[in-house]
Amino acid sequence: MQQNRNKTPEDYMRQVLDLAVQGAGKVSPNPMVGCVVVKNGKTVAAGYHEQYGGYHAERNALKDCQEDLEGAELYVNLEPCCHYGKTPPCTEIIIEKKIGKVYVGCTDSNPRVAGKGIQILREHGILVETGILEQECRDLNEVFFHYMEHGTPFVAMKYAMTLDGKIACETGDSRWVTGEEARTYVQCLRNRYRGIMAGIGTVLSDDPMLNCRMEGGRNPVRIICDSRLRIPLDSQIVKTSSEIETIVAWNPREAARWGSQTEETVKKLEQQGVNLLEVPLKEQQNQLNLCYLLQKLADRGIDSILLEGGGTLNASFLQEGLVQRVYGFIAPKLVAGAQAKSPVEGRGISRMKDAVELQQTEVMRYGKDLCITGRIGGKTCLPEL
Ligand code: AOF
Ligand code: ZN
Repeated sequence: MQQNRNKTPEDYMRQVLDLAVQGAGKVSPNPMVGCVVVKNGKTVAAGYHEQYGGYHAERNALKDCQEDLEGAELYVNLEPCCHYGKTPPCTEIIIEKKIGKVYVGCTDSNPRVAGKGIQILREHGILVETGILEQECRDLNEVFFHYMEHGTPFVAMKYAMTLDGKIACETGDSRWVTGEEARTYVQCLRNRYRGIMAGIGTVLSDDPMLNCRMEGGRNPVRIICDSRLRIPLDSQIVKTSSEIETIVAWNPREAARWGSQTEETVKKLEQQGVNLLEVPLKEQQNQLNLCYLLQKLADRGIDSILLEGGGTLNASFLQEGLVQRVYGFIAPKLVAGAQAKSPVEGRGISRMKDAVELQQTEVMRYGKDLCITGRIGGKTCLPEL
């Protein structure tokens, strides 16, 4: 294979990250992992975690390699596992192949591994160096680490607004705020995140599909917050719910209070293939308890959610500290109108100094539009169960 003179561990780790990201949309809730093996300055094997439940990156790189790997160097963005899960431990094959040194991007937060993988390798006389491009390695798998460490889905709030901060005209018309390139990127996000969430207001006003139209992409699970169970049987979401997994989160007491014919509606929705999820209300309020909802979604293996609002649901998530990332698309156009909706509504804060500030921000350009993304630190939801 290729000769790579004068490459640093960081250079190899960048290659590893490029391989790992090829698993995006296919491996969740497991991490994206890549692996490169180098001997005498030559790359002799490479692989990545391709499918959920399939071989891990290290085994994919090593299993068919015919070369003598004794003393070779192995680069991997996540600490090799040491447990029997869906596949045998990666530490075993690394030891078997007599790898001499392992370069690790970051340690694993999975309690079944968490440092033990590295320890086992060292006990077998393999040198291990950790922390190669550590931040980049953690960032790539921000969803995995959040889900593993907190047990709740990683939530990314996504919205598109005009330069004057509106997500629609006063009339409600919103097709389209951003251009084609930005909308194509949103399809990639829908492929990456396991769930997509919207409030009933968005369903009633836009009748969206909330699917993934990227070639070779996978549809996220659609989750609609609809406490009073108002979702129309002839909405696009309900009509396609036998093909695309759909969860409607509702509250029977709240629905009854508004006089909905719930029993009949429940039956009809279930017949169409909708999964109904009963969620208690927040104390003293008529809104769904979002912490409870996130916990239930996590239990179903949903590790990440792209939150596509509208403004009321976005505000509730933000106020409760449940958002980890924001993707704000900005179209350089103005629509004006005091009543035109904005991306985050609710009550807001009183002082600018208390504004929620994004960290590690990046600015991207899609055609004429911009996208600002960044992380939100702070608290995460403590289960109230
Ligand atoms: C992966 N792919 O390349 C690596 C992983 O469910 P299992 O048995 O496949 O095990 C998943 C755990 O294995 C995961 O949580 C992580 O701790 C570890 N490493 N997982 O899916 C990989 N290297
Ligand atoms: Zn493994």
